[in-house]
Amino acid sequence: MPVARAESSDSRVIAHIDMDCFYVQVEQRKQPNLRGQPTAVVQYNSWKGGGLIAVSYEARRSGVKRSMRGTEAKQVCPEIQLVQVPVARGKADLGVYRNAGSEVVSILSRKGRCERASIDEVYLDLTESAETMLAELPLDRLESISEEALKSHVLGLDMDGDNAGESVRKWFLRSDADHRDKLLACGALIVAELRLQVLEEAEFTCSAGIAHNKMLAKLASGMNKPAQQTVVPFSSVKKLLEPLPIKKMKQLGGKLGTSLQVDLGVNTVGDLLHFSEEKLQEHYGINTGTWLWNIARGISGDEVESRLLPKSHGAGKTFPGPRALKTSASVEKWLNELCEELSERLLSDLEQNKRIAHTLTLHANAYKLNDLESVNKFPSKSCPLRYGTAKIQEDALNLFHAGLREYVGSNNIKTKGNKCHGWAITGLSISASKIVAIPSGTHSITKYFHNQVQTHTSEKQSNDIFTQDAAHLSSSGNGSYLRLHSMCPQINICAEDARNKHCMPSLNQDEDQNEDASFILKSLDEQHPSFSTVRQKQDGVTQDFLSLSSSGAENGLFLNQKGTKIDFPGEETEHGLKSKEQKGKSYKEKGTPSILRFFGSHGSCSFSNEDHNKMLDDNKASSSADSQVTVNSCSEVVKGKWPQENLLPETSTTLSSQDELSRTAWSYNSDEIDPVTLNELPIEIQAEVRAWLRPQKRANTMKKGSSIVDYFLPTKNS
Ligand code: DCP
Repeated sequence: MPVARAESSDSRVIAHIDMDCFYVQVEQRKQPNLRGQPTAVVQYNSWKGGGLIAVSYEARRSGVKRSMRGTEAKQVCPEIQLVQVPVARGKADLGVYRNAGSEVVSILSRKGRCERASIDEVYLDLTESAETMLAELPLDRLESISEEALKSHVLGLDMDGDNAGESVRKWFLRSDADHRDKLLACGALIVAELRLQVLEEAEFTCSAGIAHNKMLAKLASGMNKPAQQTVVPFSSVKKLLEPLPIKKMKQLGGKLGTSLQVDLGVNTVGDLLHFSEEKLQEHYGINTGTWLWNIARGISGDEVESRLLPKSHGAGKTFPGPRALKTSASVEKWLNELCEELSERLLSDLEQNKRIAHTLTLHANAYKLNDLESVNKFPSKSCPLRYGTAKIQEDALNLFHAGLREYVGSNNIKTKGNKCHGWAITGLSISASKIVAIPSGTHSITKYFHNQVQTHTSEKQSNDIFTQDAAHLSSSGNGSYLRLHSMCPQINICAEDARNKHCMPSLNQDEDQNEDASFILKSLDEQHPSFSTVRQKQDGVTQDFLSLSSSGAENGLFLNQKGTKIDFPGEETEHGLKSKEQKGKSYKEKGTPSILRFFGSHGSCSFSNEDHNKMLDDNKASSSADSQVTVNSCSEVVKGKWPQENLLPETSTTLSSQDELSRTAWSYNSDEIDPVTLNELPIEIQAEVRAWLRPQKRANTMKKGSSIVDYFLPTKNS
């Protein structure tokens, strides 16, 4: 039975923009003498020179690959410059890359809806800008086209060798062009301009794909790298997709792709075209069948989400080989480090973007000692997130112990004395998700949180009850924790108990986030008398703040604890992203410099198998085993809207380390995990999380009716 499909008459203009060898460029910006040099960024872990995680195009031309270690890269390319990822707390510190990514996002988001898909890639929906451009200035009347736009690769266009630019110009100016092609041409002009702005203002080159949907745009952006852009006209979709190996399509790299190969003999996307929608539905169910039928034809209804900020934050580290953690004390030590980093990032998100996270999740990788083949995965655990480093550390440790108990039970692990627990941990990560904006009236609270963390150490040492209570002023349980706290005196016992690490996080999952404002202030009053005064003052200024907001002059004023108005930091861009100081030079004033020239001496890259494979590979993992590796490719995997059965395994609440006080099922939605965060987790953990998140069945989001369908397969049910 056919189900609704995506519109094939898709005339959206979608761009996928991917920074070229991103970490290398960030390092080159710090050390300009590295520009044009064969360069690679290596992991923190100097074993064999460290694993390469980013390789410059100059080094790639000498045969250096991301899977290599530093020593091997030196053999292949003796002049290679190896730069180590910055280190903090004994692990990779990706802050500089994250910030650089935000800087670029703030530039790219100028022309349309922008979705930050990973640390170095974004999707843009440029439909509106393209329509406006076309309406204001028909392309055939365009007097000049920028040099950068003329360097576009247009799939299916006969590019006449030396005169490629001329062919592209004619393609842009065709008066008889299909409306969709005209829109894509406008999209290409806009993207060329944006890429130049990124180069001028942030000193990064990037590559782009411009097409009618996200899937095609993403495929195209990797086709001509670095510093180039590729347009996929509607008429070239079939040619682009047909030869692609089926396993290289997003979300077909795993079991489903294997089943297509083994059960249906489908090895390329072209092979898939021979199956009717009904046949595919028979094999894979209605939704997956229709989804397969659609993607074979380049149809995808995925929308570009408006998202400039990450949906979650994560910190992780791997402990390969002899560094595996075999005692609770060593796990606690590292969890504390990771939680400290997470807590700092949560605080800065709160301060800069006025957002709070609600869910804390722990992932780990483990094996049974003397049994590397042990099959049971270490179960991930989640609980409501409480702000304050000590609370996060405490909850994370409890989550770990809850997971460990299950792991030990399911693997039948016997403890052999005090020193040997029979298990080893090879990866730990902790993430905060379900991040929501706090109501504007509560902005002043950010200062409060900030102060708590800045003074965390001394407060912790002094065991000040105020600090303990302050930690309860978190977003735990979307406010319910605090309401509970303010309503139930026993919550104070919990606060006391927290010092002894027996505190239970809130179990209540009230979804009403708007109550955050009231519960925070209410709890402040009830937990610490000195805050009554603060609150009154805050209320006054809250009103000021709101009136400023409504008059369109939201300067981000907030109160410090004395009730004094001060400037709110971190509002440098209209989207709240921290942006590098703008250089203030319009790229137009400088003409249209060649991005390729800027990039160095490389030639134009054709669509090599290697690049092709790389861009399509769902798992871009390097084989290096070290702390913090990042990949892009899982972004699509977790972005889909999947049915409930695809929730992560049900997780239990944190348990007291001594008593099993209670165990409550607490489901965790895959949508809450941000691809950006997944990318920042250790690769071994990414693979595990991706496996959980991989959809069994695809949500039925497609709409019926499709001219693309007619175009490609006049009789759709062949
Ligand atoms: N990264 C990482 N670990 C990996 C893969 C990538 O830490 N296994 C980091 C380093 C990369 C950045 O993520 O610079 C972006 O990854 P990409 O896959 O987009 O690769 P690059 O940007 O390095 O190169 P390309 O120009 O091919 O996109």
